[in-house]
Amino acid sequence: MLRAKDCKDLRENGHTNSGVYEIYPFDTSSRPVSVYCDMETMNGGWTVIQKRVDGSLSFERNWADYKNGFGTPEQNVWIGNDVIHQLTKGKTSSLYVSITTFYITNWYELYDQFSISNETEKYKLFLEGPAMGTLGDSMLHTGDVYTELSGMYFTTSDRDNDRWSEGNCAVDWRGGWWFHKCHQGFLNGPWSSGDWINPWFPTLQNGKYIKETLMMVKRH
Ligand SMILES: [Ca+2]
Repeated sequence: MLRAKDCKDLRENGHTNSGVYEIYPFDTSSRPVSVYCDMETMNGGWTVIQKRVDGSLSFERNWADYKNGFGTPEQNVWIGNDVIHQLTKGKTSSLYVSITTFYITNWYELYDQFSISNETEKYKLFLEGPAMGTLGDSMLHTGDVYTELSGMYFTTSDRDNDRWSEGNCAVDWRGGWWFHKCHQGFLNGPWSSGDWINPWFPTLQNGKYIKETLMMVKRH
């Protein structure tokens, strides 16, 4: 049986249906990870690392939860920072972000290069362009040095690794992320709430009308 390292492996081995698959992203262990594979968008082969479809799962979680992952792959999920690191280390991968709202069908943004480092390096974000899409770039070149996220560490309510010395962005914005001081793009905010400010500034400045969010990666 093929032990696919990611969804691109599966796509290249003839799997053309989107759905939940088991992959084996860890080098030294045979631990399988259940993931959702998007086999349609831009030639398929995308491994979903974040998906939200309703508010039934809180993303106000601690370091260990974001490290190990939580949720279920076909519904609401954070695949886990250790898995994201394994999927992106030592290779060039693209990041695809999309937000669907109740009044606009779908927005997306594609970043050409994305990876995160390991836990020792606090899952530091590496993001590089070009960025293209309909959402606009709210993570990389925001025009405001305090919200550009490449090079930032991951922050949760119990691990403050952000660049805001007076407080913890994850506490104030209610979810884990690669905060700077703090953000213009943040997909792990409190669902269905006016409290989710600037999921993707300036395109979407309030999370109240979000129907679905998605983040997925594919190696080049
Ligand atoms: Ca801080």
